[in-house]
Amino acid sequence: MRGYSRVLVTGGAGFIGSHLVDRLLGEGFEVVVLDDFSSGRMENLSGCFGRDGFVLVRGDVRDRDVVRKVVEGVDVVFHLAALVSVPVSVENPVLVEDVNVGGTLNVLKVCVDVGVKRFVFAGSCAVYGEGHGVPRREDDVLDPISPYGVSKLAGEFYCRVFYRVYGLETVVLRYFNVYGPRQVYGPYSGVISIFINRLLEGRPPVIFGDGNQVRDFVYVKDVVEANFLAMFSKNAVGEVFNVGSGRCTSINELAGLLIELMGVDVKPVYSDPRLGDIRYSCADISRARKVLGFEPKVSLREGLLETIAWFKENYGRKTA
Ligand code: UD2
Repeated sequence: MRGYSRVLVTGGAGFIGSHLVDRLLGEGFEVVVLDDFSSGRMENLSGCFGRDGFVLVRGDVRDRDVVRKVVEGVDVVFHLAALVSVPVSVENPVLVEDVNVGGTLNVLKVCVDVGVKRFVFAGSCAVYGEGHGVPRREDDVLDPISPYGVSKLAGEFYCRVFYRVYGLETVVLRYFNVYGPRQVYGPYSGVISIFINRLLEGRPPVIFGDGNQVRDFVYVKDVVEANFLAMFSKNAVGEVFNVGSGRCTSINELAGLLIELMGVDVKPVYSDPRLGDIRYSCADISRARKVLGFEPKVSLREGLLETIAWFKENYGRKTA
């Protein structure tokens, strides 16, 4: 496989990172995970312990020594470690800058020093800011509306500059609304895990605003696939790609679909719009299709069924 054997996943104990780790181990890679467990969870890695080639290191991406230790001998780095909450970034922008920008820069610099071959960055659709009713393209104006969005934008610019200046093969993936098993359920979690858990409790989903706001919900395993393609694609180097399903779903449709799939006899409740909520966020994924060969495989219905099944099994495991 292009000579890669050992990879590092920062944030590998998190929701998306742990799915990536599972797949990498399944495909025979040696996988080092760096996670400070600020939001990652040990149980996300329960299938990994004792497996050949799996190494877990507890540490912070801002810590040069620990990063140097985990990057040594690695061919590819998937950098997912970050503070991912928009509200937390509004409360504490300095901390989010420190972890998301400083941490990314630290890892990038060590990658150059050590001679890592490729660096795949977990970016975000938050770099686009408010939409105008058409799917986002990578070359759209970038106008983040939260400190979190700014931190992800800085991270992706550093990736591009590290390619231009130092020749490190960086690839940026802009994730849209990722969902699936292991997504945290708590006050800051994604709408899908919140709605499913409320319905499991027999309570109606609460829709903020009129529910006509739309999102592109992409299943976590499709996101893992995008990371694989980004690791191997020759033409992806120095580029940025939207990673979404390419389909738009309103929050009203989502609530209706979940109520139907879970067979709960409730109707959504409407509440005040959330401050700063984006109305329209959908991905144009034609560049990822063309350059990476990315094709999302899991429909919203299938992905929701898998997610519902997981929450049923793990019901009550609430973590914020
Ligand atoms: C997503 C990302 C965030 C950032 C942002 C960039 C998640 C969890 N969050 O935020 O990290 O990248 O995109 O724009 O993926 N809603 C309800 N009821 C609820 C909860 C949410 O109606 O109980 C609505 C909410 O008002 C919003 C939509 O559902 O319109 C999606 O909310 P979200 O928090 O899941 O994700 P989003 O798009 O705000």
